[in-house]
Amino acid sequence: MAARFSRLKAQEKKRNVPENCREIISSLPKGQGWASEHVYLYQGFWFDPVILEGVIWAQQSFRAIDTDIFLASSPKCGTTWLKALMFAIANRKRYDSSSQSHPLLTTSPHDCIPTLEILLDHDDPIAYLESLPSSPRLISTHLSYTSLPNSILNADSGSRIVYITRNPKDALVSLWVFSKAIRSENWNHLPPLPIEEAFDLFCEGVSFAGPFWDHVLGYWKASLETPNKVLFLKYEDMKMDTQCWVKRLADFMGHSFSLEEERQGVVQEIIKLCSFQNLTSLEVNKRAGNKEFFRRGEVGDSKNHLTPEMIKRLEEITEQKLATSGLKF
Ligand code: PAP
Repeated sequence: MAARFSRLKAQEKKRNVPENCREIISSLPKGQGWASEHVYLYQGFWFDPVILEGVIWAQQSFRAIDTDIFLASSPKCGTTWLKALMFAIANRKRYDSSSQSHPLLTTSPHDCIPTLEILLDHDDPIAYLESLPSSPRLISTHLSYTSLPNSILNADSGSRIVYITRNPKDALVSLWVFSKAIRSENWNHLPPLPIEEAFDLFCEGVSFAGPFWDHVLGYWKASLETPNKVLFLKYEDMKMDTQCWVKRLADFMGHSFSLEEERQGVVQEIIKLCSFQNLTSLEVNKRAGNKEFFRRGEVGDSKNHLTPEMIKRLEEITEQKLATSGLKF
C-alpha cells in the first residue's frame, strides 16, 4: 500500500524526529488504537505515535506565514473534498478547472495539499515547505485548535483556517471502515476492531484526534471569536448547497469569483471537478493508498451500520456536549 499509510507504522526510514519526542510520547496516557495498536493522549487529544512525532515536530519547528491557509478537520469529515476544492479555487488562474491537464485529474487531493503532521516524512520538511507556492500555501491538519503551532495562533498572524466538520455518526462509521482497512494492511496481527468496540471508544473520546466534540468546539468557538480567521463549515451544508458554500469558501480564501467567472460557469466547473463522482472515476484515486479516502460520500450512511440504540446514545452525547455552544448537527 502507498506510503501514506505506512506513515502510521513505525518506520524503518530514519526520520528527523525531535530529540525529546520519544521520551514525551512514552510518558503519555495510552489508549486502545483503531488502526494501530495504541493511541496516546497529547494535550487532550488522542494520536497514533508516528503521527504524534509529526505533531511535536510541527509545534517545535513549523513557522506559518501570513498568506498561509490551513484546512483543519477531525478525520473523515470532508478533508479530501475540501483539499480538492481549495486547491482548485486557489489555483484556477494557473489551471483552468475544465482543462484536461488539471493536476486533480492525475494527482490525489492529498498530494496536492500536504498535511502538517506528516511533513516530517520529507527528508527536509522545511525545504519542502519553502518549495510550495506561496500564493497561498495550503496545508491541512487534524490538530485541535489549541494544539496548533503558535505561529498560526498568534494574534498578529495573518494566516487563516478553514474548518470542516460532519455529523459524528457518519464521521464515526467512516473512521471505523477506514481504520479497519489500515489495520489489516499494516497490523494484520491485530484482529479487526468490531463496530461495538469502536463505538464505545468514540463515545469515550478515544478516537484519532478525538474527543470528536472537543475538537469541533475548539474551532467553533474560535470561529465565533475570530470569524475573519476561522471559517467553520459542515459537510452536510456543503452537500446540500455546494454552490453557495464554495462561493463562501472562495471569499474567505481571498479568491472570490468575479461576476464574469460566475457567468462563465467557473464555480460549477470546480464543483464538478471536485465531486465525489468525478474524483472516484479517476485512475489515480482508484489506486491503493488513495482509494481508501473515498467510500460512499453521502450524508446518513451511519444508519446502515449503527443500531438505533447506538444512534440514540450518540445523539444524546452530542446534544449534551454541544448544549450551550449554539452549534447543531
Ligand atoms: P481524512 O480525514 O482521512 O482525509 P476525509 O476526506 O475527511 O478523510 O473523509 C473521507 C470521507 O469523505 C468519506 O466519507 P464516507 O466514508 O462516509 O463515504 C469519503 O467518501 C468522503 N469524500 C471523499 N471525497 C469526497 C468528495 N469529493 N465529496 C464528498 N465526499 C467525499
